[in-house]
Amino acid sequence: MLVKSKRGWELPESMATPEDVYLRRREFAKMAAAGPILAAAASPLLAGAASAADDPTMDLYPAPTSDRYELDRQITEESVTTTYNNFFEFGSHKQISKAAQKMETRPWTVKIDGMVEQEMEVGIDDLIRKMTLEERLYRHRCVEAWSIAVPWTGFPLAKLVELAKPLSGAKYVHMITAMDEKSMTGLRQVWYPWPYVEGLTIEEATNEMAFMVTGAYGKPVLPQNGAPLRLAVPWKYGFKSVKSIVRFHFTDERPLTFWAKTGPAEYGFWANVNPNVPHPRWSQAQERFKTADGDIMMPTQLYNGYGEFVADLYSGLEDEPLYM
Ligand SMILES: Nc1nc2c(c(=O)[nH]1)N[C@H]1C(S)=C(S)[C@@H](COP(=O)(O)O)O[C@H]1N2
Ligand SMILES: [Mo]
Repeated sequence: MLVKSKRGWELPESMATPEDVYLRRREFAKMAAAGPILAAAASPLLAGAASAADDPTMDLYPAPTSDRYELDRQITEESVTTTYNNFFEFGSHKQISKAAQKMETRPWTVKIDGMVEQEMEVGIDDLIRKMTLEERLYRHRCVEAWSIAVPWTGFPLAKLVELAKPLSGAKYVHMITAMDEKSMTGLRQVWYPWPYVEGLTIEEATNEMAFMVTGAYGKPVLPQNGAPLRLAVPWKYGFKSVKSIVRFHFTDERPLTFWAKTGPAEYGFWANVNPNVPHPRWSQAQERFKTADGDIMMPTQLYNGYGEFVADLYSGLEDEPLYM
């Protein structure tokens, strides 16, 4: 397909540099402007592409790429990132992408509450339009030892914290996923502690790397990847990057997260990536980097390679279980 061959992140042989991706993305922007049919043809999932084309924020894409966060590997093809997923609300296996198309991502209201100057509810499109979108190329390392690299679009979580105006006593922000009983058949797995809850300290949430994702691959993010709003904290194991968020709750209490409740001996609050601290059931030394041509084994890096941005957050916390 013509459009497909124009997109840098779909060329597995290329080690993408930011300039490379940026130039190719501009070509794609021109193609996308030529008509919605061409744009839809570029996606492996027509249903998802249709919903992305209908998205009320479509005009904000593609957003300019930040050159601050460089990749040391190719970008994982969109066809992989959008079809190999963890989203337990749709089932506890990787093939949930089709089922996730049934989730209605509009209207979508985000609640900001708890220890804030003024609690508020804001529609997702109003929220996104208050922000300046940018594209960032981030690695993603799942605790299960697979990884991908994704061109996310979004805005710094720090900007949402600024909007929320937390009180000085607030120490954590909890982030909570929607519970749409109609589409999320995985919620019937009653042994899991729904809803999916994650959280960060305020220091982590205001670190420049903590990113709110609204888009991926130059258009609104698809349901299976956490539309319309998900977190990306790439120095932590993937389960911290909570999807389809409906509530930000500011508090002085550390969250009891979905995975900490499910497996307290295996999954903690901090969950920073560390190749030298094995999971109780497997090594974290290496990862299977996913591409359309198969998995590539790679060494895992401390903080997933993002130590220069985030290591300072943890000085003085050496007694905490930072790596589980
Ligand atoms: N609400 C919710 N968020 C979630 C999950 C989930 O099951 N439910 N899975 C997490 C895990 S374990 C990973 S690795 C990533 C996967 O994101 P991706 O499917 O977009 O690659 O989402 C995270 N966020
Ligand atoms: Mo994960």
